[in-house]
Amino acid sequence: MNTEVLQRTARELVTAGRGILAADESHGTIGKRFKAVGIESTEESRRAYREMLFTTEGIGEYLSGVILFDETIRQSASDGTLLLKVLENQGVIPGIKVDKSTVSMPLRPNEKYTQGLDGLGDRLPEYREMGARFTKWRAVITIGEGIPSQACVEANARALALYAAFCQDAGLVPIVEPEVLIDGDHTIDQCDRVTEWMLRTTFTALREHDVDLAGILLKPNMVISGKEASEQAGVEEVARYTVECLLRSVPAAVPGIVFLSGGQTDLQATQHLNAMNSMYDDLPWELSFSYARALQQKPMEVWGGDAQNVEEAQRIFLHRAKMNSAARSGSYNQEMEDEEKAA
Ligand code: 5MM
Repeated sequence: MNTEVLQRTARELVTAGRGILAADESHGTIGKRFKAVGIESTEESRRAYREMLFTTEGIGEYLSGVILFDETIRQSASDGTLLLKVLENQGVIPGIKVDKSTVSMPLRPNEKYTQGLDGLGDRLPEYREMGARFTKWRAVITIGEGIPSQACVEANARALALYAAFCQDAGLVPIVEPEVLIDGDHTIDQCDRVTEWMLRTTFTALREHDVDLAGILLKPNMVISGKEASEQAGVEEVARYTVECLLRSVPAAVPGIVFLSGGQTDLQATQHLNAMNSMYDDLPWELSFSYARALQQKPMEVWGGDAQNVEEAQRIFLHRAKMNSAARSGSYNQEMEDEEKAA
């Protein structure tokens, strides 16, 4: 394992003003997202959609990396250039999702376990040779009546740690994604407790597996009220809860924290990241983004599967990336959004 290269790549992914686009939706997830906006999900529509995103001119100014799905890393743009090369040509680092999605925990139908460890060590060298430099694995934790269970938290944390060890061994930077879901009517305090529990358990497991913390990135949820909660925490409250929770749970050796958006609106995801970066200026890690829905929702709607809409969808995508880039330094404001509307 070349720790120096891993650490350099991890730091490069969180350079100032840039973040990560998660475009690694599996067939089921992209099918659901496409269906919601009236697009049929086929190999060709998925390819054309991702080509639209990746060929957006100037996107490398705001994006340091893109997480791909296995199908996408093998696909090409209309001119024959591999989509992965399209990203490299934009100065964007390609990464790959390597988990095999979630299944119900055995004997615990309301909880999830992420699979994909079997054969992982054999799958990684091919991705490395293709040009991927980092990977991602997502664990899913649900808050509800009597859950999460200790069994679920520990099994998922162990899997995240083993995944990270396999990746570093293969020369790839692992993004460790323990997601506590926004679904439910739980309070922000409940989210806080479960997020801290999951993070602490994950870092204990990472240490036990000798993972170099300076050569990983953490992709957590923000600490936020449940989607159906009667009382919704405000922007500054979410920012304060999230940063305080991370300060209690995430070692300073980790170079960067790249949040998922997890069902927040695109504006909320930008506002929350911006508030964290403007309220705190001496944190041990970079605070950045690795959003899927919060970057893609509007461009996907506008594109709608029609080649005639590519230019407009790209304009909207570039704008959203630019807003999140500003949020990285706490310099985002409403006027920036309004300028776009006026344009
Ligand atoms: C939580 O999902 C990740 C971040 O996306 P959001 O910003 O929309 O929350 C995302 O990278 C996710 O892991 C991928 O879309 C893959 O999901 P599936 O469900 O296909 O494994």
